[in-house]
Amino acid sequence: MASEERSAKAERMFALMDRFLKNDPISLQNDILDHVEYTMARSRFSFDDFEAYQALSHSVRDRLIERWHDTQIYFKRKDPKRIYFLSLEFLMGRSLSNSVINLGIRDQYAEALSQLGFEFEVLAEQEGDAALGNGGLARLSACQMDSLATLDYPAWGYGLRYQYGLFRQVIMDGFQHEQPDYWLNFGNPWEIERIHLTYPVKFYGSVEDETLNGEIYKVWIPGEMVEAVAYDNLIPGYGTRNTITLRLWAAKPSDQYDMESYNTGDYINAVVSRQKAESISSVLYPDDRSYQGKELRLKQQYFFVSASVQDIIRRFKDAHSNFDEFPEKVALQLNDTHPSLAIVEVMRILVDEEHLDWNKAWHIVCQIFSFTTHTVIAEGLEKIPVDLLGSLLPRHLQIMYEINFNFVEELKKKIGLDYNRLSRMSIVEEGAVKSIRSANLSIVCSHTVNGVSRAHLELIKANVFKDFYELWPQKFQYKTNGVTQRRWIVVSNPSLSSLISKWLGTEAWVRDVELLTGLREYAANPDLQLEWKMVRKVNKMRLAEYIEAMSGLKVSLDAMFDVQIKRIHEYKRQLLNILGIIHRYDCIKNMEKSDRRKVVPRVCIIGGKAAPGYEIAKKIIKLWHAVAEKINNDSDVGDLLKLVFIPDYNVSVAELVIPGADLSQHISTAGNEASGTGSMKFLMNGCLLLATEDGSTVEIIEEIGVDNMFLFGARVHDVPVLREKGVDLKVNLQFARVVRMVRDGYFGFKDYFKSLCDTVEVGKDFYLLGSDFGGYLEAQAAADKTFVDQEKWTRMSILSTAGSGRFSSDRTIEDYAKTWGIEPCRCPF
Ligand code: T68
Repeated sequence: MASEERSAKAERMFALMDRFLKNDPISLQNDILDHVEYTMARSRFSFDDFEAYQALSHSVRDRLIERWHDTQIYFKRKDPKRIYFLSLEFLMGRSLSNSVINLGIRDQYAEALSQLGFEFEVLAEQEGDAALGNGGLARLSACQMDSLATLDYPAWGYGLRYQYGLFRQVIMDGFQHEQPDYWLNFGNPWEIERIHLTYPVKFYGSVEDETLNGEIYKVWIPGEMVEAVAYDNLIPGYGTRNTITLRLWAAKPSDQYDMESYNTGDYINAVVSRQKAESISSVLYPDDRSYQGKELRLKQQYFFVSASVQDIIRRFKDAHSNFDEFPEKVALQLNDTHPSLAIVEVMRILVDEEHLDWNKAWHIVCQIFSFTTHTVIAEGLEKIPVDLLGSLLPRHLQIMYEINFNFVEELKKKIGLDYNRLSRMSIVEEGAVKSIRSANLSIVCSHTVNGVSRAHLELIKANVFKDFYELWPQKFQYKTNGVTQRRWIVVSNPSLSSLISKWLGTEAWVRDVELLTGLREYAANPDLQLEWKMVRKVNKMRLAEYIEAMSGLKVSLDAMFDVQIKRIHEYKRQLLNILGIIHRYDCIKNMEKSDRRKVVPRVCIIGGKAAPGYEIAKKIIKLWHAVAEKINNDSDVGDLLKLVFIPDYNVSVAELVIPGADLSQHISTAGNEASGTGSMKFLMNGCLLLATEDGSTVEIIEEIGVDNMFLFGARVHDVPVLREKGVDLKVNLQFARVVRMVRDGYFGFKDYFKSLCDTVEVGKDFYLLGSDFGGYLEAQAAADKTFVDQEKWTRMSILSTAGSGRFSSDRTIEDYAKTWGIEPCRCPF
């Protein structure tokens, strides 16, 4: 085609395309109906709520795509340093409401839909959750993506597109059962399949030497190859045109690779083995604290890392030819150790494929990675058996050995021949099962190691990473976690959001959350208090309706809604909560009838999933149900105490529950929760916290003051002493009594609960339920007393929201941006 002809065509195309979609109600209605007809292939005159939701989502997606294209073109033109956020888990939840709020067109859509006879809220309820993660770590990634987009950072998220997300929890007879979450069943309007954006990913095989221009290079001859296909999820910023990419990889069979088997005539087996490729991205591992060193897990890790690194290097090479510039253009963030193979993959590509000298490649690698750990305990650290690694990724094992050899040699120069310390710090663990310590690899190769709260940093400096801290103190930092106020106030609590804007006289706090401190001066203002209470009551009503619809249980709105929602773990101490409830029940039963009037009524709500193989956690769920069965049916108790279990707790359930809570519990044994982010969401919503001094709670106290929450329990430095000492059950009669009630079968299932009771026996009570029990009851009593004084409670509630600004993921991301060395790049269109 002649160049003139080409430019005429381009001009014609631009003339046709150079307009943005309009957001007035008529245009929105037309767009929605077009999608009903042309995308969903339904009649404009007959479609149900789900089809309406799908059409609506597609029309929102069109608007996201416009901004996304503009942003990507702008980034390409400006070529800033980019941050690549690698995480094996993202808990995105629903996209619709969040997208229209960030795009600033929520009200326009609501109006357009109501004219068509639909309610926005009802359609939003049609959306399922994207649950590609377990818990805190995964939801943190999602919050951070929102902040990266809002703050205009040139960022990409990379992860895996699991076909099965976190299992669905079904409760039958009080027991947890797991069911698959095939979340893609009805299609996913929020992703864009990029069928041409694929990379080959290799596994197994052998390593050979190859001579090129007199130099010897290593060549990896793979034994298996699969294709990684990109699925882009668009993340819009709030109050900006910037829309960034969360790129998730799915595994597909490789066309290039299998030809041999076809040629040998084994057609059926060749097709079947192609199917196996897809299993790599099929299922999310449902454990949130343990590492099992399984082959499929390792394959997942490498698959996602390899595709991401190839994509990153391809993007770099599009604009640059010299790898010296790589650290000026690329920063890589490792979300825990799960993506740590990225370090070795970058080394491999630079040395084996780009033919850089080892030292030069190493110098580059050391400038680009930063690493965040989310765990506090040594057992939580990932180890990869060397045998497994050597078979799956033979070249990577060689590279790890070489990195380790160089590191240990350098270390010897610094610390001498202290063999114990050398062996503790080595990347390779020589034990019964020789393994790679992913955390050591990540620390050695990263310029920064981040904890997720100040207390967490202190813990890792003193314990798990002590040796490394002493070697490189300057590497160790903390970036206290945060959550996005867009999802956790604006989307989930619109009436509180409007109230805040009204009293602050601005909506600017949605981007600049420090402005929330402005609420402090009105905390005692009776008008604000009245409106604040009204908003909270309406949210409680919504939650009560949900509880009734789900369980048939009617709860009183005058009761205190006391909530603990999070993964079920011994260290998070849901058992302490249950034992406290049994004590409360016991007190009510033993009270004079006339005294019962003085009891502050409670609705105790709990929700969370137990890892499928975690027996004790599953017993805790069953115990909750057994206790609930007894108490909820006891006519002596009535509305004074009701127990609710919220099944299948996930992000969208949290959006409903958190705004309706009066009190929330964050009661882990001190020294066990790296940060905790649930507390921050409750805080933003004006819910009072009942908490131990663990993780980020220490910093929350600094912001809102110890008098505005209910604090109890052992502190970190008390824990070892108390473990040693144990609790004297004769002294702690109350604790002994409630445990005995469970043991003796007061709630049934005597044999089944035996092992659960054993975990808190004297001498075995690792999580210190016994020694913290007295303090816990006192804190609960203080909460009761305050609840009676509604003026005081409401003031504390307002002060909680007012002090929550520091726990925004916007602040966390600003902290990270300094470490990554990146600047905002705001799309001007
Ligand atoms: C959590 N960790 C921390 N891990 O427990 C929590 N682990 O204190 C912290 O607030 C949060 O991270 C964010 O920093 C996790 O959620 C996992 O989910 C996980 C998943 C796979 C393997 C290991």
